[in-house]
Parts: sequence; C-alpha cells; structure tokens
Amino acid sequence: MITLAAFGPLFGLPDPSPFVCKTEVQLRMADLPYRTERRGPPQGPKGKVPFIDDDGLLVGDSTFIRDHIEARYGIDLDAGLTPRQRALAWMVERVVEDHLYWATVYARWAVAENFDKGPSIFFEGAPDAVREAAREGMLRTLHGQGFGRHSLAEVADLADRSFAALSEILGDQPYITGATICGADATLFAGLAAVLTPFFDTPVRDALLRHANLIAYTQRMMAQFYPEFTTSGAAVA
Ligand SMILES: N[C@@H](CCC(=O)N[C@@H](CS)C(=O)NCC(=O)O)C(=O)O
Repeated sequence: MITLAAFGPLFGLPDPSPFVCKTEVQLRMADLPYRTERRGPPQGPKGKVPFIDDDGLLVGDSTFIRDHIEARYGIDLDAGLTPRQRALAWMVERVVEDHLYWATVYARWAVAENFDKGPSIFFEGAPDAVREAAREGMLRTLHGQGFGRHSLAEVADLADRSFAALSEILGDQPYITGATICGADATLFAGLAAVLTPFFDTPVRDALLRHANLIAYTQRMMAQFYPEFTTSGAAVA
C-alpha cells in the first residue's frame, strides 16, 4: 500500500501544498489504493513533501513520484495524447509549478496578514523565533527566485499573464489538452485551487477570478477528484 506524506486539509483546500494535492489527484487518476499520513518535509528523501512510501521504498518529488507509479503499476497518465499534447502538458506544468507556485508562496508568506492566519499555523506551539526564522527563510528563497524583489501588484501582474495564457489554452475544452484528461490536469487543478481558495484574499486570486473558464475547470476537477471535500462545505471560489 502506498503512503502519501501530506499536511492534510487546510486553508479550505484538500492540502495546503499544491504538490501534495497534485500527487493525490494522480493517485486517484491511476485508481491506486493509498493512504495519507502526516509526515513533514524533513522526513522525505528530498527534504520536501510530497513523498511516498511504497512498501518501504521512499520516493520524493511529485514528478518522480508520478514516474514511479507509472513504471511500477504500468500506468500512463497521458495515455491517448499525441506527442504535441504531451509537450504542451509539460509546458503547462512548468508554468504552474515554476511560475504560479511562487506567486502563491508570495501571497501566503510575504503578505503579513496572510502569513499570520496561514503558514504560521505550521509552527503552532513553537516559539515565535522559530516562526519568524521560517518566514525569513522563505522570504530569502523568494528573493533568490526573483519574485521577492517585486511588489505584490507586480507579482499579481505576472501571475495574470500566466492565467491569461492558461485560459486561452484551455478555452472551452474539458481538460487542458482537450477532451482527454492527463497528468498535467492534476498539476493545473492543484495550482489553481491553491490560488482560488477564499481563505487568502489576494490580488493574485483577483487576477485568477477574471478567468471564468479556469474557475469552472477548478470546480469541475474538485468535484471529480474530491467529491467528499466538495460536499464537506469547503469551496474553491
Ligand atoms: N519539486 C517539488 C516541490 C515540492 C515543494 O516545494 N514542497 C514544499 C511544500 S509546497 C515543501 O516541502 N517545502 C518545504 C521546504 O522547502 O523546506 C515537487 O514537485 O514535489
């Protein structure tokens, strides 16, 4: 049985980490039995979550977890896609994980009121100094990545360009590459849901709210993969 290290439902989301959420959706797409367990980044092979424990084998990083489950269980989450659609799917993943993710991190960690009601929860019970050091560490990471050098409005502007591009690509298709669901739909859904949660009121979210097809897509995916979450009263918009 696969165990997925996760934080658990938080911030109005199935998981506060879009990478965990992506992996969970891919496990559900693959129809593989799994359970989640609260294990923190330091316990993982890459020092991050998600990671899985598959009968004693630890695999870290959502992309390598996908590789592992596809190879070990004979699954292709991109089955039916043309080479061009597969290429597009990879590009979509890169925009979501290497661009939009950092706008999400900025909105949660760099905006003081969002940090106080959001990520600071991870350090509940710890001394204030630990919480502050973690926040400063993330701000340094954002500075290194680049977004930390921008204002919130500039970050929202950059995010908006990615939302506009994704909205254009999605159009009125059910899934990002067309009629057939693929692995990148898990990534896109998780990345959009992380922004769309009403728990954090940010200009990045406001930018996403301008794209009705992305909102409808996120809600459809939530209903498809987390019916229990949708009916528990949580919402993504
Ligand atoms: N490339 C990784 C990214 C995972 C990631 O950034 N996870 C964050 C949570 S959203 C984490 O564990 N951060 C803890 C840390 O960096 O110490 C993946 O695809 O799994």
